[in-house]
Amino acid sequence: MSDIAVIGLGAMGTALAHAFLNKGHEVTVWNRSPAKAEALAARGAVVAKTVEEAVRSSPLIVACLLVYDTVHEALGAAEAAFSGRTLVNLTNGTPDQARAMSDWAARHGANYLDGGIMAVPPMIGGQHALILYGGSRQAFETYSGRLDALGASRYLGEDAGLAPLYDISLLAGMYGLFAGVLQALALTGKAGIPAREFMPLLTAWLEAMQGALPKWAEQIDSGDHTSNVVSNLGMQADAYVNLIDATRSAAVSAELVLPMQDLMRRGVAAGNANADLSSLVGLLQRPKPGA
Ligand code: FVH
Repeated sequence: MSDIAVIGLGAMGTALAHAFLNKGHEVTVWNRSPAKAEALAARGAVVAKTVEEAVRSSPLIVACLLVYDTVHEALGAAEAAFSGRTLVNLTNGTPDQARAMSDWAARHGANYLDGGIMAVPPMIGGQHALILYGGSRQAFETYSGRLDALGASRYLGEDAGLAPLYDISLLAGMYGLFAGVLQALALTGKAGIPAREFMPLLTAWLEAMQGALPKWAEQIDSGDHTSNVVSNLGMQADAYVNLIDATRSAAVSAELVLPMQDLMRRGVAAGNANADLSSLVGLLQRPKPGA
């Protein structure tokens, strides 16, 4: 018996397996393309010939495959082996996919945790890696000691959909930031300003602007978007017109920034000109289909 079976040895699964080995755990691994297991085998990992063999090897099975369809396809071949075991699925997916996977695990007698990895492979096992978990509390309490080998573990609650919800929301913040950075570099680059000259100004500015975010959290939770407003939506919507005009006259595409202008205009039209930008969150929230 091993302590942990790792199913999937892509860039991330390989990093996970190495992190478990680094902490002295007995690890069994399986991958569709067996060659990816060679370096792990050289470090003492047991290489299973089938998914079922890997699942039967350990009480704790960690799956990290490309998408959920892959997980269903790979694990479906071994469903009878899951009874009494714990499945931790670290594959990126949606809350609904995680809940469906949790139901699948329950039908086969397994405890289930869904995880969101907030790290890239080289960060795994290091101090900046964070793994979010949702699902069986009992499974988390039993295995968090082993899972801590991967990075800081944070349990969010019994709903397996919570980990992908947090994961996707954090990624939304990241991609919003990246989109703004791409736009800024397109504008300055078109004017012949080297990116390496502009970047220090941009990073310092973004860091300073982060200071506004805790106040947004208070405004959103209280529903009061009009107290202590420093830069109101009406003023920002007017200034934003200049951002769009300057972008167009520089022959730079405005495709990344136009949706924000539309949202700001809707906010002003809804009577929120004197409110903070945080008031736009409510405009993004549509009723759920069927609600
Ligand atoms: N790498 C990253 O930066 C991010 C960080 C945050 C979390 N993501 C998610 O982690 C999942 C795995 O990502 P990955 O980086 O390991 O991805 P790949 O290196 O492309 O490895 C994919 C593995 O999936 C196996 N696989 C694909 N299709 C099948 C299939 N039909 N049947 C069985 N296995 C399959 C693939 O096997 P092989 O190609 O080596 O034979 C790899 O093991 C992912 O959800 C990220 O979003 C990573």
